[in-house]
Amino acid sequence: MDFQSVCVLGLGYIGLPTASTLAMSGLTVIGVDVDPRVLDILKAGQIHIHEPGLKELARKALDSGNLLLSDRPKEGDAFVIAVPTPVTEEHKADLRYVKEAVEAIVPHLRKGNLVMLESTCPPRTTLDYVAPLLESSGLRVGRDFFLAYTPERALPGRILQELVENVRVIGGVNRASAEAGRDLYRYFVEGEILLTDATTAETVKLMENTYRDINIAIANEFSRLAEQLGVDVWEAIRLANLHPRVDILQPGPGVGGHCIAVDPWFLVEATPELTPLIRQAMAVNDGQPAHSARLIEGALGGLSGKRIAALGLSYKANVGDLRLSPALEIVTRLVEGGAEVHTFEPYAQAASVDGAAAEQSLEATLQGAEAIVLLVNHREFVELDPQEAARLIEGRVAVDLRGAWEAESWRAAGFEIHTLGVGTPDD
Ligand code: SAJ
Repeated sequence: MDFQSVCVLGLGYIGLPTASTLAMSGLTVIGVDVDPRVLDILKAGQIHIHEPGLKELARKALDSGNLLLSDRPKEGDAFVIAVPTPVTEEHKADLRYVKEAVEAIVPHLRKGNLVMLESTCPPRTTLDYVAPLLESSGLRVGRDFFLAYTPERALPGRILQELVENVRVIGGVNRASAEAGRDLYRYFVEGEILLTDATTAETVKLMENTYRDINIAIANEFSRLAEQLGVDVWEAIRLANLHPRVDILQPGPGVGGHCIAVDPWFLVEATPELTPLIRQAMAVNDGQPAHSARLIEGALGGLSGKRIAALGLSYKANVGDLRLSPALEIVTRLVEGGAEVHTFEPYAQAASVDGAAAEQSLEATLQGAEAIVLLVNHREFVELDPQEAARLIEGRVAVDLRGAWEAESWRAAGFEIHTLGVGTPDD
């Protein structure tokens, strides 16, 4: 199947790179977003999110004339839905944005069109939810138009490479739909494209992120028991990982972001009685921010009135995404405990937490602090010279929640260093 024009609905972390990449491969792309702010920022040559290389790519795509912006879809050969699917307070998938996007497509749907869903959804959403909504157009799915699900699997921070290079799974409501999906993604995907059915493709995505979540949970549990047993979990993991069939992930202050912290709930929602392990893993990860705050409190001998330099607010290293970031919960807990917290997030300078002071430079954050806490292992924080830190900060307490600082150099600079997952035999 050939394509000339594609509408991409949702210009976020996946939609914008996909729309820009498709436009650069020669197709006419209508990039659709319902948020006028997003469109204004793009028209001004900027982007509203932080992702390496994306601003330049989006600009190039817009300058080429192949990427057009709109607040609603238009007729085209294909529609790609890449809107968010947040999780509700009751841990259920909120399909509101998917519904709005599908309903916006219906008036423009024509015979022979392809509709691709990329938003992460509970299993069977494509078949049981999206297909009937699209059929309200009077066209029959699989016969008059094609419908397929393809999970996005690109890692934030490496989206532009992974979008192109990763293996792509495409699940159709029928074989012809999967093949139509393959023909579209072939315009830019260099990795292998594997075809399956829609529900399998949805489940594959959820299994991947759940598998990672559970593996992070076991690393976090190991870190807690290491603290109690007087073991250095980082060293223990390094040694265990020398075993040819062991690959333990890294413990940390918790799991954030809009994917791994959310997606396992979609499997729990679909099969609550069959997923006790998944729920337990999420409980372990969700407990890490409180555990981290207690570690900081212990290191400082109480929080009240203590001035703390908190480095990083985003959910992981070298990105500016704050969604569900454990660092936000930790800072909130420190503030609630009476500490005077100064935060610095170099990848999202406007980021702040109620009750904490948002600083605009590392120097201002460190000035006069009693303790320095590494919340996010951004490159510039990991490379921070402890001697330099010692010149700026008042106290000599360092807390490393990422296992990223070399304890010896911090000790040499006069600091008492506390690392998550590192117990001392006398504790
Ligand atoms: N984390 C740890 N320890 C680790 C790895 C991660 O505590 O060893 C924490 C991070 O600090 C972060 C969270 O987990 O808070 C998630 O980070 P991540 O880098 O593991 O994953 P995401 O959410 O940025 O991206 C994931 C990826 N999925 C997998 O690796 C299976 C990515 O490929 C997906 O495209 C993305 O979710 C998504 O959009 O679903």
